[in-house]
Amino acid sequence: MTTSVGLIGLGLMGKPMGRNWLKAGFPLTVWNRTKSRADDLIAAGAKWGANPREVAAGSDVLFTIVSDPPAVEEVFWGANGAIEGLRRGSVLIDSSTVTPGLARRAAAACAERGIEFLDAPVTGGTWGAESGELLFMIGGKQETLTRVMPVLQAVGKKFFLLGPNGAGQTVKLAMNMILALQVEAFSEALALVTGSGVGGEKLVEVLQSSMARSGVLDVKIPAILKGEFKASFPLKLMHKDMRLALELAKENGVPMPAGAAAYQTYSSVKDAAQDDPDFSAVARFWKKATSA
Ligand code: NA7
Repeated sequence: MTTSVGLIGLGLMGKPMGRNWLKAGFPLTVWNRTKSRADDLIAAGAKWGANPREVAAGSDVLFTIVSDPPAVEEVFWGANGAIEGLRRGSVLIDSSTVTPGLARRAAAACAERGIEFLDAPVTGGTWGAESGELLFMIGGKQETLTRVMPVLQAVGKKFFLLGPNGAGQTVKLAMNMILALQVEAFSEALALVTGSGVGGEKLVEVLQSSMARSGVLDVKIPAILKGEFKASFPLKLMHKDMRLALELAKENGVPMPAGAAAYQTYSSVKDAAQDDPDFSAVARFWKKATSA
């Protein structure tokens, strides 16, 4: 029997994932707060569900990928929420980046109804979502993961089971804090170098051959050097992830002074932005600060 897939959230990440499930032949039902965003998936063969509960009721595996904790609360427990619609024996997978606490609360609500839950935030950006090569950071049971693996394989390439529910979100928040700090560090160093009369590409050339090389250099830095900040990973979402990481740190008594300082910079850039830029727009802040 073919596994029926439900998808709630057709933003930058969700929509290309939906396209890949259709391509792989999974029957797909979708819902998005703004219905027009579903038009092309419906034209490609997806069914529209009237609300999250209806999508859930028709799905063996339901994915959610929405902005933030309030959005997840809304689609799980709001009017016509997904959790009340899910059938016993189905699996709910939340790929939004939220808190480990919310993941554990959702897992408990699911367990009461005989539903399995995985927190499974992703990384890889819009490129990874489009090419079906996302990396999943997963919290939950191995047996549940094994069951849903064929569905995951249509949208992802690497799958890390990191511990019980909440572990996926914990590692995702830690990872994004590292990405934010790397871009922040590079942006400050770029301003230092260019402000001292050396071209930014010279810095990159050396970094690429040194211990300071990283994926960020390959993916983000070429655009930063060109002054292009079209959102692949929107600043507003990185800002949210940094806030959630700092909240988690506080909850667990873990000091994160560099993260807290970088959060202030990202906050200023977000407040000043007239557009909806990529998180690498933090480089604009340091360029401006040094040329002022
Ligand atoms: P986007 O492109 O900003 O899309 C966000 C999605 O979340 C989009 O479908 C929104 O619906 C939906 N959303 C936001 N708030 C709500 C509420 N309150 N109720 C229902 N749906 C909502 O984000 P990405 O796709 O890049 O990222 C999604 C997640 O993955 C996020 O946690 C990232 O950090 C990682 P809309 O179309 O605006 O009506």
